[in-house]
Amino acid sequence: MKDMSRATFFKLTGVALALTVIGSLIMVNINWMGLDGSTEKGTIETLLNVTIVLSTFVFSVVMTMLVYAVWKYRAKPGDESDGEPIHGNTKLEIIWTVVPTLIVVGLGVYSTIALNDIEAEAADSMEVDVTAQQFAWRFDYPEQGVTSNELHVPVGTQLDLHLTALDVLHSFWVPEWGIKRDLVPGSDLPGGDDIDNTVRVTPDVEGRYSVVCTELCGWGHATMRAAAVVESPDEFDAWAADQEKIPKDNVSTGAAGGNGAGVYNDQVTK
Ligand SMILES: [Cu+2]
Repeated sequence: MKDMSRATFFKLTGVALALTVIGSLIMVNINWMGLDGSTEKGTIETLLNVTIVLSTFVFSVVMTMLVYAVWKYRAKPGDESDGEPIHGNTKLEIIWTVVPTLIVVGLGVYSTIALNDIEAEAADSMEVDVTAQQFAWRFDYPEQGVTSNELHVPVGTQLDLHLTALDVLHSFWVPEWGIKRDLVPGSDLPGGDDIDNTVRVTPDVEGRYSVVCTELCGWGHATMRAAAVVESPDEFDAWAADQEKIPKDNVSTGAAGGNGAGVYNDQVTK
């Protein structure tokens, strides 16, 4: 750096900026997150794109300096001598401390704002209790008194999903909705369900999607999927009216284990 001329510095800066622009254009135009199926998805994608641009900037600066240093300061053939002892460069060190700090703090503030935005509770949100166990999903609708192995929801309604795991960690994900949240088993007793994680999402495109478990949870993990059906409010009401009502004396539905017995009643009366 010490013996770098101003012209070289500006040239390298130009190369790094050009790489940033080209890299960002390519990366941002790749559709990383698939189709849009919720009102939150756009906010999440914008945050992802901003993060991609900033990461591309850091990557471009580092790669430009690395390639330049390897090319410019390589040892001549036969040169076995030690490198010059260098004290350092205070100005450079301040820059490479301050710039990344600003980037990280800025991203942190921006992420918090985005998260608060997508997690704000709507007045008319609909509660669905989501229960996961190896290797199945169950959806209980306290307001409708319905239980199902498919997640049916009316389009445009904010879902207030309460997530509970009965055995091991699972994770709730509908790719098109953008959100993802872990389900955490809560007590050391079998079937403990005292950790209630929540996530909110507003599906806004009708269709049939998949709830995917995205936390490796055992041999059947890959098969741990359930249908997520986003339909018109009328269709949803008709579906709910058609479902089996939650019985008073319950047994857990769903897959192997049977850990859910007893827990089920808890959820109904909660
Ligand atoms: Cu899983």
